[in-house]
Amino acid sequence: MTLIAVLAGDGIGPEVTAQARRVLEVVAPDLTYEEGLVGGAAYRQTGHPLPEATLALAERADAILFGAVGDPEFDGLERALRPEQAILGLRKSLGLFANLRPARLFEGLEDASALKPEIARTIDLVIVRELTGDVYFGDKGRDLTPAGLRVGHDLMRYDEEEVARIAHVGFGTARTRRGRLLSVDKANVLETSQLWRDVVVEVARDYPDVQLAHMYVDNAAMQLVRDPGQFDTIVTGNLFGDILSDQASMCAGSIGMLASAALGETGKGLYEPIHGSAPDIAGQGRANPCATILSAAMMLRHSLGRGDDADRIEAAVARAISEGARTADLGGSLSTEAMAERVLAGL
Ligand code: GGG
Repeated sequence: MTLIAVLAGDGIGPEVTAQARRVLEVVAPDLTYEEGLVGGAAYRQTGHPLPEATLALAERADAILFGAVGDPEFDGLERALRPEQAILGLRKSLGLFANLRPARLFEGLEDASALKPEIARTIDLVIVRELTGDVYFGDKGRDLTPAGLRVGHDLMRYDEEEVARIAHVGFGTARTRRGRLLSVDKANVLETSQLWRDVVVEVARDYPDVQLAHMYVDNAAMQLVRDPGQFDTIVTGNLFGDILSDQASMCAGSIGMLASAALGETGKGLYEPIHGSAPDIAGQGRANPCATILSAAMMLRHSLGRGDDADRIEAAVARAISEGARTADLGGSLSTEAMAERVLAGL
């Protein structure tokens, strides 16, 4: 039995995971599903965003299909209890340190991209984002200065092993693509980035077939909108990767189109759209399910060894888009369900 933990979460999470599951049920009818509470939905029922039962389910499962977490109702809660802590806790507990975030323009989506069509057409990259370090997990706190001013701090921290293991994923990913790896950092200012760059250069010796370059994150942000076609595989830290992938999504048409895979040392992975819970459109049936459907495809490929099934789903999404299927984020009016039906029709 292959068990998929479905953690739908908050806002549009349940709407988009339900549609991804419909697609999976057609392509891979043998999978078994078990749902778990996560995020604000879990806090509401159990008093914690990542209940023990959910963690146990995620540990038992072969893969996790995740929706989104985040709910403005809990904005005032202490950080440890906020919905977003659930996804950070899952990544850390399951050792999912490598986040693959592919961004490419599906044919026909030029009009939805923030870029000029001829530039938008060139985007085809993968961001390999480190996922269990950096300011997200460094020492955090609140303090007062001697003068009584309030202070907040989040420590940016990486050790060399953390950098080396994500660098290996970056080089390995580049090898399966066009053989070019760009390491993005801020080594002119940050000590963590200087260590990052040193370690990436050391790891590069194991990959003489991959062409390595470095770029400061501010320049990378600018180049991403100026000339995204120059990028193949980008490896970067948690914070920079989070920001750059949202930016890349608008170059590729919409944040509703970008899937992701969080991977570790074992085959288990967590698969989620890069978008959040979008509370402004939650419950309206307007969210784009494609990012979650494409995440399900990544799950089939990376955790379940079913690359052919993944290819089928990706081709069906591409077909639906090229035939003009559009949710509101892409300038159309299809509902979440209707968009999934267009994908199903293309299978
Ligand atoms: N599906 C992605 C999601 O729910 N994002 C909410 C969030 O807080 N993410 C933090 C992160 O990706 O680091």
